[in-house]
Amino acid sequence: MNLKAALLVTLPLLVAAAPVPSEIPAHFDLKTSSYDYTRRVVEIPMRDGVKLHTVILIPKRVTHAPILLTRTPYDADALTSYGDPNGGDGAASAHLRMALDGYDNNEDPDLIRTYIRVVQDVRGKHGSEGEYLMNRPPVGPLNHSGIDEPTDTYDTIDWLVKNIPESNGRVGTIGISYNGWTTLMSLFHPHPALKVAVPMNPMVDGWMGDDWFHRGAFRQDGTVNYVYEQEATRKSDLKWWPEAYDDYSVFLKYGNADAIARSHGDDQLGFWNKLEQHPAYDDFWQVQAVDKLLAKEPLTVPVLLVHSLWDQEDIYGDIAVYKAIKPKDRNNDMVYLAMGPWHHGGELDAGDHLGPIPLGMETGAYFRSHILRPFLDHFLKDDAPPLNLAPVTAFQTGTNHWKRFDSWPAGPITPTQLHLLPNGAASLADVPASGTVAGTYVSDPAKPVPFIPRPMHLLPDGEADAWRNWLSTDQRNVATRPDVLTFTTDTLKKPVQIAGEPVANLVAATTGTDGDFVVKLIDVYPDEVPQTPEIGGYQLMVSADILRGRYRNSYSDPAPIPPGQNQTYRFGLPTTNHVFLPGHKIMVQIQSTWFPLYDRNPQTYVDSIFTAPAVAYKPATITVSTASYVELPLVTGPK
Ligand code: PG9
Repeated sequence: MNLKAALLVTLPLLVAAAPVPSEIPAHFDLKTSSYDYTRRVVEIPMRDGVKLHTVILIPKRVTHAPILLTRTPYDADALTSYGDPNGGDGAASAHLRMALDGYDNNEDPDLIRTYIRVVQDVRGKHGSEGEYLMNRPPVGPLNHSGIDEPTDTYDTIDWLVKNIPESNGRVGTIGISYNGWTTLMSLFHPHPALKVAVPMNPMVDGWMGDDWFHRGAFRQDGTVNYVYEQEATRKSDLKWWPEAYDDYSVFLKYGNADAIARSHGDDQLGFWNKLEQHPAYDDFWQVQAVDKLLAKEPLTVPVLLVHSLWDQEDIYGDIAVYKAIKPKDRNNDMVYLAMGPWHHGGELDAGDHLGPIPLGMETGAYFRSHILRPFLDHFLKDDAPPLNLAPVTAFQTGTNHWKRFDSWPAGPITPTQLHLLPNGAASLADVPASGTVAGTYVSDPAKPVPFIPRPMHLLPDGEADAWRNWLSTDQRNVATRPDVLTFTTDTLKKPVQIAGEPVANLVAATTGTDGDFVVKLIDVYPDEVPQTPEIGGYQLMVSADILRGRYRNSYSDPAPIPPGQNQTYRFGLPTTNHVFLPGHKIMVQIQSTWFPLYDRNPQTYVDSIFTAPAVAYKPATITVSTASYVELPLVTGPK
């Protein structure tokens, strides 16, 4: 989630930095070697007089083109330049390519010439005036100013359609991650010229399962540095400093998240203090959860939600928004969902691999030319070509095919329990004797389970690939640790197809008074995979998440765990669309640390884990009962 990692969802810069003549050419056309775009930079006034820095790229020949608007905290100038003026890595090219280069490396010249691209700095960042607030809450209980991202979007669109003579008066909002969140914000009290919104991997609920926490477990590695870089300076030009090569040892040295944040001055930043003040799912989080807010809004603008099934940052938001707004889509022609085998933002990459696993096609290119482009063209272009797009287009991993559905999850689904049994067994058929022990482990906070192999060098701008691909990392790297329980089925004789959200139902006792529970649903590849030997025996997580035990009964009212007593930890895992093939096995892994991505639970109940003292961190013995299972959304009807 650090800035560079967030921006590095792109392919590398394809051309060298262009010189900067007086009329700035925004695009150097590789095919014709001529400049095809003009660039206008304007400071657009908002209703309170604050001016927002806005870059407009206009294909030279267009006279009546739709506008694609992205609002961002990530530097509109850099994102619209070949050659990052900040000396960066060319991340800008993705944004240019998305609208100007035909989504796919200049392969689609028609699209290149038919959209006006606008990128704007949100207030308080980079070239824009005003004060920056992280994920500024919409006007309401947390914001009495009368100004929010929806009003800024409205004012911007109003200015654009009145002041760009080359526009056809139709606007789409589009963006990834934070820019996906600003895209969702455009849907509140939308301007009449807003005709579509394409939120890609948006952050939606920072507590429940996107950037900051997952069901109460705090995502410290990525957040301490991100908050610092976003909030310390307007231009994000002060970077977090990592102190040592291996993040694991750095976070372990500091002990708790408050200590490492304080050591870099995060405690002087507004948003950091909010994180520390709101560890539970209180009103602060509930009133700004975008899915809950959108559920109360009328649905007037067509939306294409773009979801990455291996999104290491915002795996929760898209599906939550889909659930919130789909019921309003009475004719099934307003809310579209596209899901692919991607990391965060991977839909702009080739998408031909999931980690080392080949997918047999360029899924990113497919998305851009068969889903995104037809959707935009249909709703934004003057000639409005007919739309041949299913309400849901989802890539099915395992079989590696695109599927078209009317809704998600596509039924019929039979929730089916995958039981966790003694001796490391798992079974869809055998019902265990009640009350026996399936397995036991000691979770020692002094030796937490690394979430990726060490050394891990993510801070501040380190191994982007390791971060991007961590959800598809081979889980063999931890499977043999004594503090990781594994439960595995026999080798499958028939395919097992799942679609939707598995549910973890863990019944366990701990000797501690608090504790975290990580449940990972894994596809174990056959030992030998002839065409791709390097993935023989691979353990691929297809859905995994964490629950902080104190929130097992209520997300808003934490409570200590009674030691030695079985408790039920039941929580939904991220949506998946996967087939476990014959010859594979299904595995479940259970552990109590995922470090340092998630801060360590001291395993002794304290008021705030952010400031837990060293003495609170104690080993705990966890005993998992055979009453535990993972409920699989088994597809039992037509495939
Ligand atoms: N996932 C990043 C983010 C979104 C919203 C808030 C904070 C961080 C991002 O990549 O933009």
